[in-house]
Amino acid sequence: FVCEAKTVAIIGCPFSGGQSKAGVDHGPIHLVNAGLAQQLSGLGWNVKFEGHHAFEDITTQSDPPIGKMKNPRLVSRVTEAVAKVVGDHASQGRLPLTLGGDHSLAMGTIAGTLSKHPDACVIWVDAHADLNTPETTDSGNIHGMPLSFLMSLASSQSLNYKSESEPTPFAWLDNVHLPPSRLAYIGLRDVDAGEKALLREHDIAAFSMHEVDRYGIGQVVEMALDRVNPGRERPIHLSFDVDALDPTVAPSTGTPVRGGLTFREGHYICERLWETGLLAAVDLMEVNPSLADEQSVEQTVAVGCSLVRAALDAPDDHLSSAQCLEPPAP
Ligand code: B3U
Ligand code: MN
Ligand code: MN
Repeated sequence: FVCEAKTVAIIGCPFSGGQSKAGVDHGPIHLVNAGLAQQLSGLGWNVKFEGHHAFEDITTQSDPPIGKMKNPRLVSRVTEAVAKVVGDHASQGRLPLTLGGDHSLAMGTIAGTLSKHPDACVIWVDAHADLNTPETTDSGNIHGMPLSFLMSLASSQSLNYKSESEPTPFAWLDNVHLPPSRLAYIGLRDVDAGEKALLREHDIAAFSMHEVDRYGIGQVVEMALDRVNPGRERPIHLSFDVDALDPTVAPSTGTPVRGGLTFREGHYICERLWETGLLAAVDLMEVNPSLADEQSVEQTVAVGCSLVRAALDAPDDHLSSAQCLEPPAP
């Protein structure tokens, strides 16, 4: 695989149903209003943005929890729609850039990527593992669960839910399968006990902040790629939760955890993945402009745009490190 897209499709997803804090649905609007589309045109991309995605409205009354899972019908329907949009853009040769919204949206984005690139791998940059199942979750928030469904560690059948009048939530994901060997995490530092057991049981590549301190971000990204993409030929889906960054760098997010990635470490991951020439899709999630003061919001939105620019440098321009090392002409 080589990324040959000249067009980036911005998919704005003003959605907050995977967690309980209002405001994260305004993340994509702020990112676009900050000029993200123009910034990407400036890098040489054709930018396709046709307004933010309009999601159907399902009230919590008609969407009671199933077990501990909150808003299951809404999240299922929204992520199914996102999967179609992402898959369509990918089939048209565009690079899908999804702006969240909460991280449950990645059920849709990654399913969409897999529909076009069944051999894709995922680099998940996050303070959290988002690997809970409907059984292991404490919060019931689906933004803490997308990867368990994508890797078939949870499924619609495991919900033990039957209704005459409606499809079982997440039944649409039953045929989607990301092998656990094709997921690598970077930036973890707040992982639940049940998630740790799953990480171990399925031998998932997890580079926490401890490994970032120990080996440095340069080594960590290579180690992550060696695990999920040893031949450097698989398409890469980058799913970046802005809370992977330290709260001093990206304060406006729902569940900040101190001790996170620096500004440069976050950007390095994006730059390096772009440099591989294998990047097939990008998510930027969990920017919540209603949390923190105005200056923090502006800072977080600016960092979000900056991460995206780092991940989507000029089309056709996959600068290799070797080129940087070449001595200047005499
Ligand atoms: N692991 C916890 C907390 C959490 C996950 N993702 C975020 N927070 N942003 C949970 O709710 O599953
Ligand atoms: Mn997340
Ligand atoms: Mn997170």
